[in-house]
Amino acid sequence: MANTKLIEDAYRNAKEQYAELGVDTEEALKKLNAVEISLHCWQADDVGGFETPDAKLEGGGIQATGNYPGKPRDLRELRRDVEKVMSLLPGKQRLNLHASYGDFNVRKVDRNEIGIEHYQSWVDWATNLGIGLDFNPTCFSHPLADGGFTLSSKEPEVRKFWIEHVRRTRIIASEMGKQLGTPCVNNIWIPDGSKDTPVDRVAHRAILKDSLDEIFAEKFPKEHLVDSLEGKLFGLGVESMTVGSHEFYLAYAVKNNKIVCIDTGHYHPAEQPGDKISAMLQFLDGIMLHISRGVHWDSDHVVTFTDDVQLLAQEVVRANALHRVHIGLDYFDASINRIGAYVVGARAVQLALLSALLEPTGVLRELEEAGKNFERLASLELLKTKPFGAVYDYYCLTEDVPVSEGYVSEIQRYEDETLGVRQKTSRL
Ligand code: RNT
Ligand code: ZN
Repeated sequence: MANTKLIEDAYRNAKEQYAELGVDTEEALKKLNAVEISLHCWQADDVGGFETPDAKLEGGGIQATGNYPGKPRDLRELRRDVEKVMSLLPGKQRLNLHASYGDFNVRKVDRNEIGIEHYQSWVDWATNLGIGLDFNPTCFSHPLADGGFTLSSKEPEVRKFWIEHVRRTRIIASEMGKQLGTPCVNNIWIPDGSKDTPVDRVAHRAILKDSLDEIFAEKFPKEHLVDSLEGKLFGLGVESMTVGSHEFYLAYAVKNNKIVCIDTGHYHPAEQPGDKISAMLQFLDGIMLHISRGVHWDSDHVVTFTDDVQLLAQEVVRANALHRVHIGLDYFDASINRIGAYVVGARAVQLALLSALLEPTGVLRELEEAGKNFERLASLELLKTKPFGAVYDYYCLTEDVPVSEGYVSEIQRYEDETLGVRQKTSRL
């Protein structure tokens, strides 16, 4: 049990310390509470999806590693897991759904046949929980993606298939946004690319442009659907060229009034994704974030409270852009408790946002403008050890979710009571 008095005392103390810096902790918590992190459904089952009973991630430049027990075996179990995750997080979250997680029952529905009927049970689930949904076409783990190209394929039939799939996801996403009363971000990522140095880059990019033009010809209200485009530097098996690169999508988005998804694992390791926020927001209405942790490369490790994540949060907050940035997670670690993976990552992002919201940015800006760069540096260093953890603990307390290490034992209990049982029954 959390020691309420200890947490409240620590908070009171923290509140005073921040007040001395001219920062209002209550105001910061109010802003944090308004942020809805979009939880990626695919951490729950290693990007398997439920199109076939034995669905698993295959091909497509992404790979989940690990074989930790307790994976959900159907949508009911996956929903239960996500609800568990949400019960361990303060604030309200959304769910970011991949098309491969439709409610397909027994009949096999191919990707070019999906309709809102296959996702209505998700919308009903979200309605019951009072949360929003985001959506993604699934252009990988499919025989027609095996050639390495989908929307940019030179084979007319392949390209047509994927255009139809993505076209349908926009209709579905728009319907989700309409029913749930909150815009649904439909994020397009394709695995298209080439392992070895290609010659005809230009043709594939021209085809991708045409495919997107065709897909986006249909218009939907902004209050229902937000189109997002996710680029990438490279992926497994597409090391030499990725058709949908960052430049490609950024240029497309600027010209066509779309938003761009920054997946923090998709850039050169020396690039700082946080630095891109203030640049892109000059020209785009919004940004989608796929917060990930790449270890040496796009490895999709669980997000932790790193410098990168802190810079990202600081830059969104400093740009006063929380309402323009859709914050989502994107990682899939199958080697540890999957619910724990969600909670650690989501809490790390909340902590980064909170610490950014507790920054006396005005004071720092004044130092910068006065050329007092030593003082700016010292202030930034000192802020790193201010008691934002005490403020976060208090936030958890007021939200009635486990405080601090309290969530670890909750997850262990869930593992013993629920996840462990799944393992036993699936071995039978
Ligand atoms: C892959 C992209 C993409 C996927 C999801 C599952 O590199 O990051 O966002 O992770 O679509
Ligand atoms: Zn991503």
